[in-house]
Amino acid sequence: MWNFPLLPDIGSTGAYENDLVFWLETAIVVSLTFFGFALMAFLVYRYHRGQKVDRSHPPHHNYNLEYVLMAGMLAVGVMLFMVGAVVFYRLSVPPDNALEMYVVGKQWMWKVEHPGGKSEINELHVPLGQPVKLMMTSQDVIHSFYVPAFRVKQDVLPGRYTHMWFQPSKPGRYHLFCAEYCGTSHSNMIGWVTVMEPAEYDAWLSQGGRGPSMAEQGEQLFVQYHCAGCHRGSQTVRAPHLEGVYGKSVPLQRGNEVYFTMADERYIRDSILMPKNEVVAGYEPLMPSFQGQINESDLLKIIAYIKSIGNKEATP
Ligand code: HEC
Ligand SMILES: [Cu+2]
Repeated sequence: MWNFPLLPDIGSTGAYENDLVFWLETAIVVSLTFFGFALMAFLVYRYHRGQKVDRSHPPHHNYNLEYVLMAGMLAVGVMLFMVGAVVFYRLSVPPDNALEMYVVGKQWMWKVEHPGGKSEINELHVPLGQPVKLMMTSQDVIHSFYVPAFRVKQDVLPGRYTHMWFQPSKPGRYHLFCAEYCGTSHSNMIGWVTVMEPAEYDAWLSQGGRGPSMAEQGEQLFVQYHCAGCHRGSQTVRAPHLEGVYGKSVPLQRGNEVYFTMADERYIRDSILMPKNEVVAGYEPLMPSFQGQINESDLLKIIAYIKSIGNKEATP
């Protein structure tokens, strides 16, 4: 029987598209190579010394052949580019209904937080058929989140959020690796992604009772780090309310110049760690930096909280 796996298991919808590009390119390159060698062999045989062939008028140019070759190559190149671009785009842009989860890489493990508040180490449980978006960051050096069966790999960087998404298409357990050398125990920075039927997944989520969600934990931290003291209305410091800030374009001020930026996760994170870099127009740069005081997982929770108050009305 055929038991020689050329490629890893296929566990996500994107894996098919990824493999399609891979096999298409392989097929074209291999057939061009064979064609080249076959033509060479034929010409070597046909024109070798002892052959009686007419050698009186060797052709110089064949414009038609050249046009055909150029147009053909261009067509193949453009076709490959288009297929690659379409698949790349689909693999880069998560659908709107994606379930968002958070990953923190550190020497040498993966910590995963579910929006409902459950967290796990070196394990990621996801429901079958549901697009999942991972927002990832690192607490120390560069890591890389790699699930071969899903054909997804994304660097995980300190001080930045990177994203990736996939849609699991088959229940099972799939390898998870760190694919960026990150120190002594890099090779132990491995784990499992478990794809479960949605009902099973719900049962798994509620195992051990449901604790506070990420946003609720974030709200506690928001109070604990005294963010609330300034941001929920203060007598001494005028600070902007954070309700609805997420996903909006915020006016910032540098000297006399006002410019706008999108309030995404990156912006909120930098506002907490480097508040002086981006100061909201019309406010004094009075916010202290929390650099080194809040760890990556807590930052994610605070961000989850600020995102969760997006739709509520601002409370004066
Ligand atoms: C001493 C008061 C003070 C504290 C404490 C404080 N902030 Fe701020 N914050 C401000 C002020 C003032 C601004 C507006 C000026 C600026 O952008 O630096 C601001 C701006 C922000 C912004 C950008 C808001 C916008 O409308 O674009 C975010 C996000 C933010 N703070 C989050 C936090 C979080 C989270 C904490 C707690 C970890 C916190 N702040 C603690 C005073 C404070
Ligand atoms: Cu690593």
